[in-house]
Amino acid sequence: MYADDGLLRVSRTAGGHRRITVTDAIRFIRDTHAPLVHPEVPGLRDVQAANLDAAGGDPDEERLHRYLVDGRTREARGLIMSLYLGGESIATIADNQIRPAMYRIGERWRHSEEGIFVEHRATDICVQGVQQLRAALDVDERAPVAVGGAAPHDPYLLPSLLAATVLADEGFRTINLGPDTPLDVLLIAARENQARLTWLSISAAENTNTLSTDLNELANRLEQLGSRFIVGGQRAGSLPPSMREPVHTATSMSELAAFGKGIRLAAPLGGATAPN
Ligand code: B12
Repeated sequence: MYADDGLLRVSRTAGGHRRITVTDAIRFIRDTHAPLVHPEVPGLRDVQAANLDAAGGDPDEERLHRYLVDGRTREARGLIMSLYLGGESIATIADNQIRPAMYRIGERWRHSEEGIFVEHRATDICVQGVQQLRAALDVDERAPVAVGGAAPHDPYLLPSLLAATVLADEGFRTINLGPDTPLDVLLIAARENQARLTWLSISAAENTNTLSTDLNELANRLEQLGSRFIVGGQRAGSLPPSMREPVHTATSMSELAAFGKGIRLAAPLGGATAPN
C-alpha cells in the first residue's frame, strides 16, 4: 500500500486508524496516476459512483450533461473530480465540460418553467463539484491574493466560482465575492488584501454603457494599487470596444489561468507593489 511505502502522507486518528487528507490523496493520484482502489477518503467516494456509470463509454461532456439534466449529483460531482484526478486542469474542465453542458441545458429549455428548475439544480450541482475541488487545493498562505466577483446585477454563480478555483489551481489565495458585486466593494477588497489580480465576470448587465464607464474608472484605480485586472464572461464581449481598451478582456478560463500564471511567475509571493 502506498501509505506504507511512505509515498502518501498519513496521520493516525485517536483510535489508531489511518487518516489521509483529501488534498494529499488528490495530489498523489494526479502525480502517480494511481488507481482509486479504496476511496475511503471523503470527497473521493463520488468518483466511485461516476466510475460505475462510465461503462457506456459516452464522452465526458455528454455524461456530465446527462447527470445535470437528471439531477444525479453524486455522479456529476464524481465525474468533475475524476477528470481532475486524471490530470485535467480546472480551467479545461470548466471550458470543455462544464460550459458546454450548461450551454446545452440553456438551449434545450430556453427558460420554460421546467427549464428554470433544471438550470437552478444543474447550477447547484456544478457548484458542489467545483467547491469540492476548491476546498481540496493546497494554497501556500504566503501566496499572492486574487479577488473577484460577478458584475453588479449579475446573478450567475458558476463563472466567478470557477475563476476563483482556476486561480487557486494557479497558486493564488482567492477571495470570491460572488454574484452581484458592487464595483466599489471589489475595489475595497482588492485594496485591503493587496490583491495582485482582480477578476470580474459579466454574464448579465443592466446597462453596458454605464458598466463600461465604471469599469474604466475601476481599471485606473486598480492600476494605481498594482493589481492586474481581467474581465470575462458571456457579456464581456458586448462592452463597447473603445471603452474596453484599458480593460484586459478574455473569453475562457484557460486564458484566465495563463494570465494568472504570468503574474505568479513575475511575483511568486504575496503583497502588491504599486507601479513606479
Ligand atoms: C443557469 C442559467 C441561469 C440561472 C442562473 C443561476 C445562477 N444563480 O447562477 C437563472 C435561472 C437564474 C438564469 C436567469 C436568466 N437567464 Co440564464 N442561463 C443559464 C445557463 C443555462 C447557464 C449559465 C452558466 O452558468 N454557464 C456556465 C458557465 C461556466 O459558462 P459561461 O458563463 O459561458 O462562462 C465561461 C466563459 O464565459 C468564461 N468566463 C466566465 N466568466 C469569466 C471571467 C473571466 C475573468 C474570464 C477570463 C473568463 C470568464 O469562462 C467560463 C468557462 O468556459 C445559460 C446558458 C448558457 N449559454 O450559458 C442561460 C443564459 C445565459 N440565460 C439567458 C437568459 C435570457 C436569462 C434570463 C434573462 C431569463 C429570464 N427571462 O428571466 C434570466 C436573466 C437573469 C438576470 N438577472 O440577468 C440566456 C442569455 C441570452 C443572451 N445572450 O442574452 C442564456 C444564454 C440561455 C439561452 N440559451 O437563451 N439563467
